[in-house]
Amino acid sequence: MAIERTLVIVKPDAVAKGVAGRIISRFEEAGLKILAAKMVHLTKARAAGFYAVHKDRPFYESLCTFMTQGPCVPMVLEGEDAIGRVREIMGATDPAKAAPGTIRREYASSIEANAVHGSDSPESAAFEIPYLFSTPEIFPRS
Ligand code: IDP
Ligand code: MG
Repeated sequence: MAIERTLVIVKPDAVAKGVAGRIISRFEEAGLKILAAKMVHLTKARAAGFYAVHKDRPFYESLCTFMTQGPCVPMVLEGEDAIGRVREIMGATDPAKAAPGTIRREYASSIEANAVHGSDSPESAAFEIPYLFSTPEIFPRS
């Protein structure tokens, strides 16, 4: 068990539906601390770089288009085992397979428009956090 930081994005579908606040509340209610948050409309190039790990997957182009269809809300969350706990609270990638009570089960529209992103490992978090936030945008809290 360790204190971790993870990169979460409330994706454009969830912002457009007006459920960003409810999604953010799930993380706060779980005791995770918001160290950084903003609204951004990603460019295609910025989305492509963020998801570069998926560049050979068949859904890559469509995913990058989806992530640029409107503004999203990236955040840095911190807490005990934050990376794994966020993934549990989010639920499976495909909302049809996501457990009851998870964010994706409740708010995702499809396997692509699935409401939320969360880093999948410490290595991913170490890439994704500085990809979207500069150091002065992150507010350490005790
Ligand atoms: P994750 O977000 O649960 O970690 P990944 O496999 O890393 O899932 O995929 C990244 C994102 O790509 C997903 O959250 C979803 O938006 C999209 N995606 C994943 N698999 C598919 C698919 O089969 N079709 C369309 N989009 C997909
Ligand atoms: Mg992933």
